[in-house]
Amino acid sequence: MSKKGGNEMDKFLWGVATAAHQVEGGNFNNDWWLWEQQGGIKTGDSSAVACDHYHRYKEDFELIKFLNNNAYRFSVEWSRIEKEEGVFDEDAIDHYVDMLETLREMRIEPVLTLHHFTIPIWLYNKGGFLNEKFPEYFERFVSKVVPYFKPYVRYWITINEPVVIGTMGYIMGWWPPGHKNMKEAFKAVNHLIKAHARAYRLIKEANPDNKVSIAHNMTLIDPFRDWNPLDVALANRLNYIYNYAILDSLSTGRIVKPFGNYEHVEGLLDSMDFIGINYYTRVFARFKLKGWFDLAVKGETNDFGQEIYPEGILRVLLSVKDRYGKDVMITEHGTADKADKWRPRVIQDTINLLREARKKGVNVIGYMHWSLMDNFEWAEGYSMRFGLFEVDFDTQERKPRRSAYIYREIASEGL
Ligand code: GCO
Repeated sequence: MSKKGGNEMDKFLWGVATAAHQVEGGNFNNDWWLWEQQGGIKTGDSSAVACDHYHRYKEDFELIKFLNNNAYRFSVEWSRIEKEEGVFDEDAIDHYVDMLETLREMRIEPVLTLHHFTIPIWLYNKGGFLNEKFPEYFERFVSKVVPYFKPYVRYWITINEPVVIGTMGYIMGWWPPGHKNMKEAFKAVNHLIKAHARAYRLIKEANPDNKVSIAHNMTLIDPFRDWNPLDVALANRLNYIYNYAILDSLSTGRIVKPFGNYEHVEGLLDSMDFIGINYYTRVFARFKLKGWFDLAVKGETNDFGQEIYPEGILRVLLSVKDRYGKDVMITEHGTADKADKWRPRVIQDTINLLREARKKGVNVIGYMHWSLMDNFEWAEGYSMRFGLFEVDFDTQERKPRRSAYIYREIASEGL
C-alpha cells in the first residue's frame, strides 16, 4: 500500500483500469456488439465472453490486492442498466452495487466510469452521439444510477475519451458507426461535452465532496520535420484540437472550436475537480500537398505500432499544470506488449517521471495502469495484450507477467 498518513482522500491511488465491454462478457445490447456482428473486428474476435469479469470479479479483485493496489477504475455498462429506453433493470444496478460493496470491504477505492465508449442499441438506432437529445438521455441514465452508487464512490469519471469517440467513430471510421465526416465528429464531441456537464452537476448535487472528471486521452503531436514551418504549424493546431480544446471547454464553460462556437453550457464551467489523463504515446504530424497531412510514428514501437515514449507523460503533465493548475489522475497508462518485453521498463520509467512531475509542482493523485488483465481491445479484438496478468481465453486462467511483480513492488513503496 502507499505511504500511511493523511485522510482517506489524501492517499495516493495505485490502481488498474478496465472497461465493462472489454472485460465483462455477455454485453449483447450495445453498439459494439452490433459492430462485431457486422465484421467490425479485424481479428474476427467476439466480446461474448471476454474475461468473464461479470462473474469472476471477486477473484479479479484478489489480483488487485496481489498488486498492492488500493484503487480500481472500472465502468458500468449503460446497455445492461437501460436495455430499452427509459426501462431500468434493477438487477443490473444491483450487480454493480455488489461490486462496489465488495471493493469497499476489500479497502479498494473505486474510480467509477459511467460511460466507456458503448451505447445501448436503442440509442444507437436513434443516431447515437449525433442525436441532439444525447445529453438528455445520458442525464436520465446518470440520475437513475447515482443514488445507488453514491454511498460507495468518491471518484467519478463521467465519460471516457470523448475526443477518441469522435475521432475513431466519425473520422477514421474504424469504430461504430463507421462514419468519415469531420462535422459529425465535432458534433458528437459537442454532445458528449454537454452530457458531461449534466452528469457533473448531478454527481456534485449528490455529494459536493465527490471528485469528478472525464478520462481524456492525451497523445502528443509533434512536427515530423521540426525545421518545416508547415509541419510545425500543423502539429500545433492538431495538438490543440486533440489535447486541449475539450479541457478548455470544461474549464471555461463554453464549447470552444472546433467542437462548438463558444456557446455557454449550463454546468460546464470548471467541471473538472481533477484532470483524468489517459496517456500512451506520441505521433508526428507531416504536411502533405495531397491529402493535407498524415500522422507518422518514429522510434521503437510496441505491438500496436505505437511509439514507446514514456517521456511524453512528463511533458503532458507539465503542460496541464501550467494551463489548468488542477490535480491530475493518470486514469490510464500502459502498452500493448504480449511478451512483456517493454512493459517493465515503461512502468518503471513512467513512475519515475510521475515523481519528477510531483517535484515540479504537479499534484498527481493516482495512477491506474491499463490494464489489470488482457482484454477485448476494441477493433483489434484479443490481438493486443495490455494486461499485467496474461489471460488464457480458452481456460480464463489469469497468469501474472513479470510486470505484475514490478508494479506490485512499486505500489508497496508509494509515489
Ligand atoms: C482507450 C480506452 C481503452 C483502451 C486502452 C488501450 O484509451 O482507447 O480507454 O479502452 O483499451 O486505451 O488502447
